[in-house]
Parts: sequence; structure tokens; C-alpha cells
Amino acid sequence: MTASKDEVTDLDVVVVGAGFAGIYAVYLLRQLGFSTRALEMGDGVGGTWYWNRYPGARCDVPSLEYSYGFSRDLQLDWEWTEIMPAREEIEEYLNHVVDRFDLRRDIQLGTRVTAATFDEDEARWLVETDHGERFSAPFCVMATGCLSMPMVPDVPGIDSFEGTILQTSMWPRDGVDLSGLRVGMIGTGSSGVQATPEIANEAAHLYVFQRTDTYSFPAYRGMLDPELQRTFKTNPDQFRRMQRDAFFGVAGFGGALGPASIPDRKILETPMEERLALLDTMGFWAARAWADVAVDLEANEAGCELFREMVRRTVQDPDVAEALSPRGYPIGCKRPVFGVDYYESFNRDNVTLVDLRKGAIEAITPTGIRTAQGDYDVDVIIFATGFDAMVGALNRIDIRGRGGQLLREVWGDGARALLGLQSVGFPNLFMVTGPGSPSVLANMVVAIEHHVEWIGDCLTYLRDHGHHTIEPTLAAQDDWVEQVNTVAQGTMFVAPTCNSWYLGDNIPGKPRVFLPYIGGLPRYIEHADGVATAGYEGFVLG
Ligand code: NA7
Repeated sequence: MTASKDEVTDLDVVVVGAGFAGIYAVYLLRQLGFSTRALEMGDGVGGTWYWNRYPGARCDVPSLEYSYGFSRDLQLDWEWTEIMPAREEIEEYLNHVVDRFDLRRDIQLGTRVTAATFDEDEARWLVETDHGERFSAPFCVMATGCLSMPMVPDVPGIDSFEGTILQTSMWPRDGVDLSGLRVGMIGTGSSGVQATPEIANEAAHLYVFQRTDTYSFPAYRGMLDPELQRTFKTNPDQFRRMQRDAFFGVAGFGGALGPASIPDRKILETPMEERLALLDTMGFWAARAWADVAVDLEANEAGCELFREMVRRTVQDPDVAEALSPRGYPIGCKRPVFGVDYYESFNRDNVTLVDLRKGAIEAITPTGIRTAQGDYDVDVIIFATGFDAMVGALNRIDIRGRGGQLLREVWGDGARALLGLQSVGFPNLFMVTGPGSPSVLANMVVAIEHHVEWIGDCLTYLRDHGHHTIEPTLAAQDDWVEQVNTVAQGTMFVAPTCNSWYLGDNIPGKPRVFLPYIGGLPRYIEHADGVATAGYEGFVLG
């Protein structure tokens, strides 16, 4: 299906990426009569679930909820096995979707998009790939994912390492045999936490290099109750509607999530012995199970202290427990981390925590990792160091809009977009779950389906009304960015002591801007759909 280098392939829509968003975009746009092709860098579909193949990779949203709602037959036929799906099961599901709807013929794998340039006279995008192929289409849909541009710190000496260097986010497709090896893993976010117990089971020794201690809550494991799945299948549409009405796009029908409910009681009004007693029944979850922890910094700190007490109860070595006890930033400022046996792993003889606050990483040497507190010789180094979130995958493509302006330069002081869908100066270029939309603060699949349907409706409207271009007005974009910032104020996400990838803090030099919309999925959907119903108010149609 690849085009020759001399020719330009004409399409109605070029889709970049074939994860959840790109796959659905290919399906829907084909249904709507648009000639479409998705260009995907990986050699398989799945996006996040294709790349992040590290041991223990798993979703923290229940499978029944983390799945497409667009096809009733798909929902009735597909059987999930676990409450929280493992990476492998999600990848299998997405491949099933692609085959079931015969989408593979419109998905070109192993193809990295390098540039997209808008021709103002023709009102078309020219999309170029790393193979020198060129595609021309009036519309471009960037289904490039929010956490898809890996971040590997620039540690001196990295090229000198004589062992193997791996990244959780680009794990080899055929897996890696770590048995008998000394492994050093840098990073204790979701990926590092999920991988720790799995690697500890396999490797001779695991050194976990921790820069910031994590609030890791116990993840739910278990097989999906067949009765629950049957109930879901009696009326999937009803459950999908519930999701779009739920603040985070998770309606709660997908399986028991454990003791996560927030009671009416306030931690600051509860005697210490009662707070501690809750640890016996709720474990780590007791830290956040209070009405005031999410909204009051003093209450939050009281919740943090409960969490630290639970770490002390779990980790046998008091010094290691102290090093694993998070301090200095509130629960809820970073995306929640869920793990199984994470803290327990540090009771094993073959697992060592390297607390980088006692001496940071200085260099990679031919034999391992050098820190200010000593050298650690390892055979394998794993970077579990996260992503350039929300904008990284877009910024690495040379996207040139009106007047040849480069998107990453326009966004130099922080990404700005109307509804996370389009940015001024880049007509006909749509983002799926872009900056300023609920995106990573919602169930991604629900957010993606809504965006793809919004884009599908928009393209249909333009075609039906004889319009060739659509682009936000500056005033509407400014107003939306203002709203995104306003709703974030006062939340733990932007607390003064909070450093997170939501704010871009993990990328040196990245402007500190809170990128997702925290007003909730229902409010966002109501607003975005209202804009469409009003004839795309806030957009210029040309
Ligand atoms: P995260 O959550 O961004 O975690 C990355 C981790 O790597 C985090 O602990 C970082 O410490 C650490 N890190 C990053 N750079 C360094 C350097 N230079 N030295 C030491 N440690 C470093 O990424 P994940 O892949 O775990 O998870 C991303 C999302 O994917 C997750 O939220 C889920 O939505 C799924 P820091 O905290 O910055 O000090």
C-alpha cells in the first residue's frame, strides 16, 4: 500500500497514528465517505498498548469501560477476561477491532510522519514520511496520543554503557530475558511501579533509582465477573451514556474498584486513633478516603501522613520505608499510580532502593550508573522516565500552518488550542484529545470517541455546506485557554509544591502550563457539542 517517492497520494483525510484514536478515526471517516489513511510509526496497531510492552504493563481503568462503545455487535461479541486489562489483552482487542472492520487496508504501519505543511492556496495539507512518501489531503487528524513521546534524560556517558539500555515505553517486541542479570531501573512513576515486582521476580538484582517518592495505591486485580459482563451486554448503550455523564468518563459499571469511596467525614475532624484504625481496613486507600483531602492542603498532609504510616507498616527496613515515604507534595497533584506488591518488593533481598535525594545520578559509565553516593554496576539499564506529555508527539513533527509558522514555535510559551481540537493558524488540522481537552484527566477511550465523532460531524458539516476550511478564532481560543486555567485553580494539580508532567515539569525548558481540562468530561462535552450545534461558533469556516 505504500506510495512511490515521486507521487503524491491524494486523500480526504490523513490520520497520524493507529492507537485507539487513529483506529476509530479510520473506521468512522470511512463510514462517512471520506477516503482516509492512517500512518503509524509502529509495526503494529495499538499506540500506547503497542509500545509500552514492559513487564507488568496494565491499564488502571476497567476493561468494560476502557473499550469502544461505537459498535453494539463488537461489544456483544468481545469477552474481556480481567477487570483491569493487561497490555496484551488490550493489544489483542485492538487488533480484533482492526480485522473485524477491515481497517488494515487503510492503515500503513512502520511509517513515521516527519512533516505536515499547509498549502494556503489549495487549502490542503502535504504530509511527508520518513520513507520520503507524500500524501495530500484537505484534512489532517493528529491521533498521536498524549503520552507517546518518550523522555529519556540526557545523562552524560550514556553511549559508553557496555550493557543493554531499555525504555519501558519502547520495550522490544519479542521481550527481554532479564534472568540472572543485574538491572538498574530509573523512574518510579506508573511504569516503574508496575515493572518493579515483575523485574524483581526475574532479575538477579534490581536497583530502583528513585528521584521523587511515589504515592502508589494498590491496583485492583481479578477476573471479570461473568455476570457483570452479561449485565453490561444487556444494554451497552445505556452504560456508555453513563460514562459520558461521569466526571472522569468512568461510570463504575466495569467492576468493583475496592474501597475508594469518599465518605462524608473530614480527616481534620477525626481523632488520630480513628484515622489509624482505617488503615487496618482500607490500607493505603485510607489516606485519600476523606472529604477534605482533595480540597484542603492541611487535610491532604494529614492524609499523606496516613500513607507514610502504611509504608512503614509494609516495608521492613525503617530506612528504606522512610526513603519510600512521599513528602513535600500533596496526594492528587500527580496522576495516581497503581501497583501490586510495589512496596513489598523492597523487602526482597534482590531489590535495592537508590534514593537519589541522597546523591543524584551523575553519569552512565561503561559498567553501570554513577551517582553522587556511589557506583552501581549493572548489566541492563531501564529508563522508566516518562513522556513529553500532551504536546511531545505533535512537536516532533514539523507542522507548518499559515505563513509557514511552525506549531512547536507557536506553542513555545505553552500550547494553546480551542477545545483541544484545533489551534489558530493551523486550519483543517485536528487533534484528538489535544491540550485543553479532558484527555488524560478522563477515561481516554471515552474522550477519544467523543473527539473523533466531533471531527467526523464537523467534516460532514463542512462538506454539506460547501466549506473548505475551519480554524478557531483567536478570541475563542484565548477564551477557552482562560477557562482551562481558571478551572484548574485551587486544585491539587496546581498546588505550589506540585511538580508533574501535567504541568510539563518533567521536561527541561518546557513552559509550565497546566495542559488538560479539569472541568470534567460532561461539562466539556456539553460545551463542545454546543459549539457544533451553533454552526461551529468560535471557528471561522472558509
Ligand atoms: P512518569 O509518571 O512521568 O514517571 C517518570 C519517572 O521517572 C518519575 O519517577 C521521574 O521522577 C523519573 N525521572 C525522570 N527523569 C529522571 C531523571 N533524570 N533522573 C531520575 N529519575 C527521573 O512516567 P511513567 O511512564 O511512569 O507514567 C506516565 C503515565 O503513563 C502515567 O501517569 C499513566 O498515565 C501511564 P520525578 O517524579 O520527575 O522526580
